[in-house]
Amino acid sequence: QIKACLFDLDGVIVDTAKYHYIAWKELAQELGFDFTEEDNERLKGVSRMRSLDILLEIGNKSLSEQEKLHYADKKNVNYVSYIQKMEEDEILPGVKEFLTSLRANGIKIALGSASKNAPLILNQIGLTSYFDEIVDGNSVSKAKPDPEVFTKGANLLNVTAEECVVFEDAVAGIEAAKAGGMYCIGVGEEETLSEADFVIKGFDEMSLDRLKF
Ligand code: G16
Ligand code: MG
Repeated sequence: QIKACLFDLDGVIVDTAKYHYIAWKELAQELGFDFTEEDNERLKGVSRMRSLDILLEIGNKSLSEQEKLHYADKKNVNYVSYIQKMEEDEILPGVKEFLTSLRANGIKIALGSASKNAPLILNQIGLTSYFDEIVDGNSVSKAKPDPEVFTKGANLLNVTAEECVVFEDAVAGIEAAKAGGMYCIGVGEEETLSEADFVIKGFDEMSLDRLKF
């Protein structure tokens, strides 16, 4: 019996990956190298500091810890300037309808995101009130693929792992859900997300009866 759904944010509810990409690309240019859309795939679901490490590896640069903090912060200020302009019409198709049907049927909802900007994004797109619990980059100590972000959500909702379904678009996130003993629905391409229990292209394909596998 499914009692709760746990949602990743970036790539599942909204496409913030495009703003992360612009902000990282601008930082790479400042540091004197190029950063492609293909490189950006490696940053999905990964924490801010780990993302910077991957970016520096791509550009063959090494920085001191202090410089890293400076540039991570600079990237974030730039990224926040983009997400501050987000509006409700950026919610991905079918998401709001699915959240509404979950609530109508008494299924609990939590966010499980790596982002420290998750509260701001939910606020911008007007979805904060749909979530019973929010677990994000501010409240976890171990990043995905560690299951902490999802097990913490399940605990807060008072449900067991077996009673949860996780929605994820990133390989690290699917690994986290599976490590936590949860059923995981991938959102995206079948080839990349083969570790998920099943994959949907988007929430237009999702309905309540698909939860009762
Ligand atoms: C998101 C993104 C990642 C990003 C991370 C941290 O995670 O997928 O690309 O690096 O959050 O974001 P911030 O710099 O805003 O703290 P998720 O778990 O929502 O997909
Ligand atoms: Mg994601």
